[in-house]
Amino acid sequence: MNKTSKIYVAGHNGLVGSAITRRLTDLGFTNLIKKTRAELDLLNQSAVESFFAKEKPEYVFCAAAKVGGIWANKTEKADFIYQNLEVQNNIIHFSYKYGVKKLLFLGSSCIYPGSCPQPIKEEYLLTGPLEETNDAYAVAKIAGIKMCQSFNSQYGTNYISVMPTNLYGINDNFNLESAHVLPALMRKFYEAKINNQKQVVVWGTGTVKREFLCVDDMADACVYLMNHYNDSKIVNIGTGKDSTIKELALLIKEIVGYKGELSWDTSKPDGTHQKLLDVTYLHSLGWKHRIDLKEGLTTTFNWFVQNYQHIRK
Ligand code: GFB
Repeated sequence: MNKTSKIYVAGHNGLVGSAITRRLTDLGFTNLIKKTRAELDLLNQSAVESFFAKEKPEYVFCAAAKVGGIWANKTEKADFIYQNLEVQNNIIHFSYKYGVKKLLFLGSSCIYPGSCPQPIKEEYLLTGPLEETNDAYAVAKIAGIKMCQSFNSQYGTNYISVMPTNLYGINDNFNLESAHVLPALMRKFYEAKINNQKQVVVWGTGTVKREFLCVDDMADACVYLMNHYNDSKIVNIGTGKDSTIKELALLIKEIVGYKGELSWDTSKPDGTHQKLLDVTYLHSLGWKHRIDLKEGLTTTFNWFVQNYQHIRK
């Protein structure tokens, strides 16, 4: 990409898309195309075709997706599989038809088998059954990876796919039903603190482990790989470190400054036991994360407090 390349960031208002947009802007890229959902419905095939035919972007970051935490994934499987398949099919196909030079597709660490060896290497894809809570979302994302690889193989396109671990950061979704664990707990502890509640309810057993990457690091990795990576092989993006949900909860509690108790709602699902990404391949490509969990959480919490009235909740 050069600074005047025409770049379409699909999903520019979301957690990842907004971070990619910030990163590109900070680096001096001046020709970004952004379309809100009202301006371009990515589920609408003919609208997406008209958009690509008219705008002819050179580079596409495919960060538009229906995403959510464990509860949303478990209870809205039809929406997760349908919307994600539709959106990515439209973007990937019309990128090919209208000559996009390069596309980056965002997958997810939940594409890997539910109980695969840890840390998870890229080659474990499709070696076992998916985890039950997010299999619909995972199947859509696996289809996206295969779309990119198939277009590369049949039509010689340059579409790359990256698999982020659990992401967090500014512009996250803080809705308690649909959020991921980190923003949900940040909001719960903060509201418990300001409302003097004695207890915060945390879902599951707290024993399962997750790896968390700040979305600003993720955006940096995406821009780096768009500039330096040209291969169909998927790339894991993570920190290589994980923590239990209990450790995460205690860290957020400390950062928020909440003094009450935790209680565990074990009627809620734990999900997969562990999904720690092996980032050896990513490191060999010359990129490593910079923001550790405590620093990222502190920055996110400061943003959360300042923007509390306007956050997605
Ligand atoms: O982040 P999360 O919703 O999704 O939940 P996954 C991670 C763990 O945190 C689970 C526990 O064991 C939850 O039970 N948890 C504790 C909570 N308290 C809460 C809470 O208040 N809210 C939430 N949401 N969880 C998602 C997938 O899986 O990860 C997606 O469903 C996607 O497909 C995403 O891949 C990255 O990490 O289990």
